[in-house]
Amino acid sequence: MTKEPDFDVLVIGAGLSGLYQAYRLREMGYTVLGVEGADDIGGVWHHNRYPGCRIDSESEVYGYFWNDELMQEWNWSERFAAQPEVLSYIHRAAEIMDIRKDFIFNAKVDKAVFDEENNLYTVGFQQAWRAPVTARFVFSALGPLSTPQMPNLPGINTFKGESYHTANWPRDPEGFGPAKMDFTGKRVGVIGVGSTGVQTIQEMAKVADHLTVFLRDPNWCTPLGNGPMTQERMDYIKSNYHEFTAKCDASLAGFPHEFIEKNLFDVPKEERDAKLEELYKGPGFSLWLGAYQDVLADPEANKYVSDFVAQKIRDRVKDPRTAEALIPKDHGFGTKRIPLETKYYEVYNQENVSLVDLHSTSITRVTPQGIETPEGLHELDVIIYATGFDAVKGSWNRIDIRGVDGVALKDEWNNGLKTYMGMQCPGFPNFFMLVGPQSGATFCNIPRCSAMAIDWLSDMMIKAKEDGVTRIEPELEAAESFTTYASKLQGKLLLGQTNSWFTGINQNIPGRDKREVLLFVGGNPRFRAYCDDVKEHDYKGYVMS
Ligand code: N01
Repeated sequence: MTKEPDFDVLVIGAGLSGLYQAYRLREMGYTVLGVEGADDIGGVWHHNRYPGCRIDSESEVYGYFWNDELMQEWNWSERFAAQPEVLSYIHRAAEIMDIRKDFIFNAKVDKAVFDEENNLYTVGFQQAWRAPVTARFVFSALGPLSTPQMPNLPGINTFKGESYHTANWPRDPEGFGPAKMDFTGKRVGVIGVGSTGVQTIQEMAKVADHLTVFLRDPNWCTPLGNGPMTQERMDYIKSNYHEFTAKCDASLAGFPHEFIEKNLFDVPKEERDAKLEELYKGPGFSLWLGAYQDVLADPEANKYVSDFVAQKIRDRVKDPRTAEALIPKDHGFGTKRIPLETKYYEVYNQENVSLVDLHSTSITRVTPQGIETPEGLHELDVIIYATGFDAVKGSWNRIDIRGVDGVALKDEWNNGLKTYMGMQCPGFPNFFMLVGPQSGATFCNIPRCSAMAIDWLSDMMIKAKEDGVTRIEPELEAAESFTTYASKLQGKLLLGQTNSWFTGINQNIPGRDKREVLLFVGGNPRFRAYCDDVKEHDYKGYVMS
């Protein structure tokens, strides 16, 4: 006798993607249970409430475009919205979808085991008081950057002051933002200078008595170009959303920037320098994703832009030694994620800010009083760890996911990641990933690109419902072929030859020292074309029964 599951679908995660996926499935008549480890919705926007946290996408392209009511009602207050506003937007979206009622909270999944006889998963929770739940299909919307990673520093737990990881920032119990905290008069240390560290440092430098930045590999940062959003512009946006979405859909990573269809050295020097100046001053990722088409692929063109940005850093940082420490030497411009900044480099001209260059010294340990280097102790009242995440695979690896014959997903991935369009892995029927490894949505403006993946999967689930399908699984050859394609595309870009979370490198996690194909960097249009082709050919590469 076959066992019927408790639910047709279990959606894990109440972030932007999980909420929308749960809504789509519920609306098409599936019985859905959403489960969220935290006590509320919002995913990364719920947890990352560190000072200065804001989006690096233009506000108008960060949204649920499918929901006309929301897009017409919502007014962004800044060109690049801050975290509390983004979280409040998600709350409003959830209200419109009436989706909160379909979720349970404080339900952190730690196990999902496939039952082959009955084609369902049994899902267990960290909370001992929660009974396991069964579901035919599991949609995991865990987030590629949602497992915070602390550094491996001796004595880290001995520190007597306050310490925080940016992705677990204390919350305002009443509102959408951070808890009210006062850093005035305090000596603050920040470790990490990725997108998060840069945003945090800019804010801490305004309030801390003294700020010490512990810098290992600097990044190429460019100006954000933030400012208030005028009502006039908001009105224009509302009447022309299609213009913005079309631009995003045509671009590499879902942002409103397109590469110039010329190679850098084919353009006269005066003209190209003027263009780089213009792009440097432009909003958001103008210089990263809107410069000459060969900058991210050709080492010489890339060096030209790197030299251009290096000069900007020298112009902005008064002390030449500090400026040199802030210029990346290990990677070229745009081969790692570009942090966007607002007066970040000027922070290092302030009397109350000092830089510890971890290329000329090292952290020996954290002590009860601060951070120690061979030169002495940096006494601190607060340590902020802006040290990033166990990126992309991390949130899936934390769950014991078992497929056919009890094989663990983690073990499969240790033998080499293989996915079909980043949505499923062979041997794990009925288990779907949203914004996971090798998904086109992960190297992208996530709300825009994850909606595309969710809509695609939803179409497949409509068909599954019509056909009475109880098992969906990609063929091994299809996954191998897609992964080879993703690997070849990554090989064409310089970022594929650079160590960063894009390529799976993390110095804080043992064994994560070999580059892998974690992302689909071929771009949004290519990814969409691949998915459309699969669908048009009756979901080729899938076995549905
Ligand atoms: O994390 P990261 P992040 N000693 O991994 C340093 C997204 N995001 O949270 O490079 C000293 O980029 C590490 O140094 P190194 C965005 O996609 C989006 O900043 O390993 N330093 C690095 O400087 C982004 O890419 C937004 O040498 C140590 C830093 O910690 C992604 O999240 C805002 C160290 C980690 O940088 C991740 O960004 C913010 C050690 N032991 C983030 N260990 C928005 O747009 C680590 N580091 C909304």
